[in-house]
Amino acid sequence: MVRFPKIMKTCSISLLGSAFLLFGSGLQSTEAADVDGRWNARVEGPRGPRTIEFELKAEGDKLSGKTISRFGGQARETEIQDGKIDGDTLSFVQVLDFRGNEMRISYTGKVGEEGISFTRQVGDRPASEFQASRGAAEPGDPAIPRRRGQPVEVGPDDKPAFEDPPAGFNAVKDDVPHGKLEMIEYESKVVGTTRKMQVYTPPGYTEDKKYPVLYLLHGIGGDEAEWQNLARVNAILDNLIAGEKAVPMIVVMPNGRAQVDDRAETGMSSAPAFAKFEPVLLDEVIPTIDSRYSTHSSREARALAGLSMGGGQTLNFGLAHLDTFAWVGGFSSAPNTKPPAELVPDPGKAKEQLKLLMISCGTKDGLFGISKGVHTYLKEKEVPHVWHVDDRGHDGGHWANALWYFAQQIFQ
Ligand code: FER
Repeated sequence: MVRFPKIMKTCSISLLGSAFLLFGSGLQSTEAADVDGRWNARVEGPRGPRTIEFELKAEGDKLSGKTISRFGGQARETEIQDGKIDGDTLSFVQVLDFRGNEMRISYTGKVGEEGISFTRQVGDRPASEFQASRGAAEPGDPAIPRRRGQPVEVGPDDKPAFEDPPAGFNAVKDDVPHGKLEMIEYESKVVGTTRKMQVYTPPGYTEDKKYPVLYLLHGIGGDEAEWQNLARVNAILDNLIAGEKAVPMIVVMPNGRAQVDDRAETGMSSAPAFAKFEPVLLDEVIPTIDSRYSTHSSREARALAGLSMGGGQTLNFGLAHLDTFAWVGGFSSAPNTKPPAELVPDPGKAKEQLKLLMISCGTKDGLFGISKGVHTYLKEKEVPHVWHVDDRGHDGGHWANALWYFAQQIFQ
């Protein structure tokens, strides 16, 4: 489109709060649509559906204001940035902090009779569309978490599979033997870089014995250090092993973002790299561990578990490679989780080969519907599994508890 210089009539700005634009020499004028005031909409957010309100104010071709996001009974206000309005078209950016990472959400809108038709884009993910209506949102609690358009409710099945761990379960204690944490490197042909993983070896680790291995995968906001930072994995294992509740095992925490820049700060834009991690895990991480540590390399001596994006990876990769893993745990699994019928296309085989399948999520987690969908399918197909539901959100407390339980079940 050819753009002509805009000439603004200052009187119209002060009198009407909107700008008249003159296009070329035709003296055609376009008045900026009246958007001032409050708007509300329901959108799919990173943790499920949420209500967003927009408080907008146009001054000339500039748009200012704020977004108010409601979720879990909380409201979060963010000043909009780079706001512009031109006739009936507007645009602005909302900058959010997502688990410590900056997430930019771009909005473009067209003002019509029905309200504002918005297109919303997060990073390079596909854009979504929604309609905003005039006025404030209804007060009260926001959306019930749902996924793929299906409302999800908390039912009688959705309850804890185990009691909360005892106090101090992940505290470093002086009176128990300590394992060792080390950060190791390996060459990845798939990614083309030297990559890191953190490895826990149990107290008294010796080449004279062979150990089973648990692989733990992190979430979108994390890296090879996340599990340790959130859950204090070494303390959980030290304490369980000392109490003979878990068998001595090696725990491997790789970086699950298979791209050159694998830092946590890459945030949502790195989602596709989580899918590319499958051959890195199978062909590089596991062989590296089996060659450098004294491991049992049978499927019965290999477990895979993960949180959120890592939970999705765990279910996607683990259930597709039952010849490699016999123990699988997806905690608060993210939207990267394949649909249940793709995860478990052959329920009979899964039933026969899996030693443990654990699915867990908190009811305050906007991603609850994903885990619940997997549980519902597994139940229908009679695939034995542990379905653990607590009243937590998408948080480290849920993951530490889930690991504490999972670590006691595996390799026994
Ligand atoms: C999303 C919501 C959450 C998503 C990923 C996540 C790729 C991951 C969250 C996490 O790992 O904590 O829409 O899309």
